[in-house]
Amino acid sequence: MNSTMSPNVDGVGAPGRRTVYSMCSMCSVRCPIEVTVEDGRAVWLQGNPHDKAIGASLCAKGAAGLALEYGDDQRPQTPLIRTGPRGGGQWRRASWDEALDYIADKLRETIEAFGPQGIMLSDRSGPFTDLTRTFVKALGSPNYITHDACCTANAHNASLSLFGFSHEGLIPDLGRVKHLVLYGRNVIECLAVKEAKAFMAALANGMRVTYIDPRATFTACKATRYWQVRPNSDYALNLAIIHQLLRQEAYDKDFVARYVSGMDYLWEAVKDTTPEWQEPHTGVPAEQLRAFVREIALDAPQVIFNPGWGTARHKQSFHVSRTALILNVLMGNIEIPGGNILAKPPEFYGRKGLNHLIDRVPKVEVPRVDGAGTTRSQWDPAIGMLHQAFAAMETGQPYGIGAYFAYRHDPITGLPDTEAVKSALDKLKLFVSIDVRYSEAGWFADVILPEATYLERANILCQMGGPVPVDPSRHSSLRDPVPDFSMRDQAIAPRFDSRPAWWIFREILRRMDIKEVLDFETIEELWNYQLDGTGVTIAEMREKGFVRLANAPRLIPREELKFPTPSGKIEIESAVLKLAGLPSLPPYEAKAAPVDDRFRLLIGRTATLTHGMSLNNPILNEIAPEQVLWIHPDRARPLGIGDGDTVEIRGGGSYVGRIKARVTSWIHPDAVFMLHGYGATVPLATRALGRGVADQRLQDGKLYDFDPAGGGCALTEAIVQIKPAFEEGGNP
Ligand SMILES: Nc1nc2c(c(=O)[nH]1)N[C@H]1C(S)=C(S)[C@@H](COP(=O)(O)OP(=O)(O)OC[C@H]3O[C@@H](n4cnc5c(=O)[nH]c(N)nc54)[C@H](O)[C@@H]3O)O[C@H]1N2
Ligand SMILES: Nc1nc2c(c(=O)[nH]1)N[C@H]1C(S)=C(S)[C@@H](COP(=O)(O)OP(=O)(O)OC[C@H]3O[C@@H](n4cnc5c(=O)[nH]c(N)nc54)[C@H](O)[C@@H]3O)O[C@H]1N2
Ligand code: SF4
Ligand SMILES: [Mo]
Repeated sequence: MNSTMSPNVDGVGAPGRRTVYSMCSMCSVRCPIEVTVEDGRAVWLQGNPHDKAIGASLCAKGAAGLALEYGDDQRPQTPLIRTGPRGGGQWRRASWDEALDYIADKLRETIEAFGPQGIMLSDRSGPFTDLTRTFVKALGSPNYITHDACCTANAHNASLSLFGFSHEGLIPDLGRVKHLVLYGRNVIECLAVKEAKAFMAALANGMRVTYIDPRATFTACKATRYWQVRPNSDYALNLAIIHQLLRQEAYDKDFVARYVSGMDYLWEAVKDTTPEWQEPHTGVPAEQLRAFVREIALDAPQVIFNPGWGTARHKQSFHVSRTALILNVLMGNIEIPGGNILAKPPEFYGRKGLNHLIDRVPKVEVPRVDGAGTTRSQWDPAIGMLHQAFAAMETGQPYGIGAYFAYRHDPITGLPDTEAVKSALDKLKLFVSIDVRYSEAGWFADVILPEATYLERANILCQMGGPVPVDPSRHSSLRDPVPDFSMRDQAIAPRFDSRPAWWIFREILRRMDIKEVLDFETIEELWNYQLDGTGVTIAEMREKGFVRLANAPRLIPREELKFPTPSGKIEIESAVLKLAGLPSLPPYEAKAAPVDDRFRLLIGRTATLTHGMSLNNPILNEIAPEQVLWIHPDRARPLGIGDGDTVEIRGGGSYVGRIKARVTSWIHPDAVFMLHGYGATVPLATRALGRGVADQRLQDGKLYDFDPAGGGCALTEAIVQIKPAFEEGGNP
């Protein structure tokens, strides 16, 4: 095939009505979908009814997929090469050959100056990263990095230090759980469709929910108990819950004796963290905490503590997640009905997993630029640590980075302190954004490569259920414990001159004379490589969009459990943390409450938007065109701020945002809250442009301020100042 030809599947544009089973991409959950195509045009999207857990359901964002496809022509339609200064918005259209040749030349320059390790790629992680990891490794670089530094890195690394596997290896059996404890895990609004449905069904079945959040979300409204904790204080709460459980001996002694090491260390760490001790830190009355512990002791072992995502954004959030996971262990809920079921690989069910592309590439010996797994032995090298790669771009230490691919990732929206992010990016020889729209990062890039949308392309096959050996970060905490193979199939022809990722990466490698790694002419050829020896065919995959590798989950007998830690036990005192010189259970660090016009800035997501990527979508923009700032009446009143007033908000830098106040006691007085994903600056994103405030531009100094144990950026340590805005005006 000529390199500039579009690799469409035959018959994609054919007349008549067809049903295609595929995968949504309107957020990173990647729900299974059914696409109805008429005469080559996608006319209807719904959940894939072959998957009973989702049925025909989609969320609002998923349902707005057709508006991305047909309603939003403000997306890059050909490759673009920058002609003016970075971020200046001057571009020239280029053919694919031209753009790819340009990239290859710059890669050669980078290799000459920095070695192959000077090339890096970050992506949105998830089930398709075999492709991106392979691309980077084939170029000779160890620097594949996920977006997780601001997402779930703390929870992920906390789980590794305790169990030896990611928290994604624990799959909550929501259908049978009696009590679910959520730390800012807003399952109703920050949703994965299957999980939200299972959660609602479990509630209807009598599941109790304790919801802990400085802000009352919709999930709080569904809960049986809501604790409006002081921001960033959950670690103190957990230490007190553990204290109380140990004192009452209300934990699973058999499980602990068999599988857990470090109980003495735990006792020592919590000996003084009484319910009374935590009260001034968290605001939770000691008596309520005692009542909670009595309740969970009765519901045990079917009590699950979710290790969270949203709590994972301050300097001790690693320990919030880790103590939440320890609480699961104390409940003895591992691998029991109604507990946390362990995700199992295909081999457990006597099946062979997909063949990995990455096995076609030799090992890269150079150490990672971010220190993950080496100088920071507590950070998982499989996800890396993005901010440390930015530090290397900025400083050239431990070595320089010259070329950076952001694939399905917007590091300008998705990292704090935009000025610091741009300063690092501006040191690059080459910055490429591979996206389906003009992202903030794309606008700052040297080359934009338009990927075909999820309806217009096929991806490599992936495993959605079971454990995820090389793809630890997944945004659905309700996956099937049974492994499956899933597919994103092409439904329609690309509307513009765009290409699928596998083709783009293949073409770059070919230009670098690395031909054999992705040497596939068609996606079917690539799929056949993945499926070889598995007993599954492409035709079977296309029948329903997925093939399950077992009929039902099977539990490992209690006496046969093994944990992949250095000691083989669940390590409360972790060997990995010890090696890194870090305490496994440090003392809680209380922070002073901000006063006067100063507040802790909390951020989050809403059900109808995905981060910064969907505000320009015509339908979703109509639903949530505006952001508001939640502020407590006791703090708003002295500042002269009333409900609905416009206020000015500033971080440590020169950026000033304007936003309407929502004065409500459903937010803790120490904090203000707003949604992430607003404040776009790309002129071509006309529906999003100038709408709302960008939290990342208020989080000054937070790019290089992180939780030392988990590595996650300390987003919710950011302090902002608020005052009434007396003159009307838009955001810069
Ligand atoms: N300041 C601050 N930073 C944050 C957060 C915050 O709240 N505040 N949240 C953090 C969290 S939890 C996360 S998960 C990250 C999210 O940050 P990102 O990982 O950047 O996530 P998204 O915005 O979901 O998607 C990134 C890009 O993928 C593009 N995209 C969508 N579909 C496709 C596709 O099919 N192909 C290609 N090639 N591109 C596609 C979108 O257009 C978008 O530009 O940000 C983190 N960073
Ligand atoms: N609709 C939609 N769904 C999504 C996404 C999306 O963009 N849109 N993104 C997906 C992604 S990438 C992620 S990471 C998840 C995030 O899912 P969640 O973590 O569930 O949600 P967030 O909105 O990021 O943050 C949740 C809450 O944390 C609270 N919080 C802040 N500080 C603290 C604290 O110290 N303690 C406690 N207990 N709570 C605190 C905030 O008030 C907020 O309500 O959602 C996923 N689902
Ligand atoms: S949660 Fe919604 S947007 Fe995300 S993949 Fe599922 S349907 Fe699509
Ligand atoms: Mo996330």
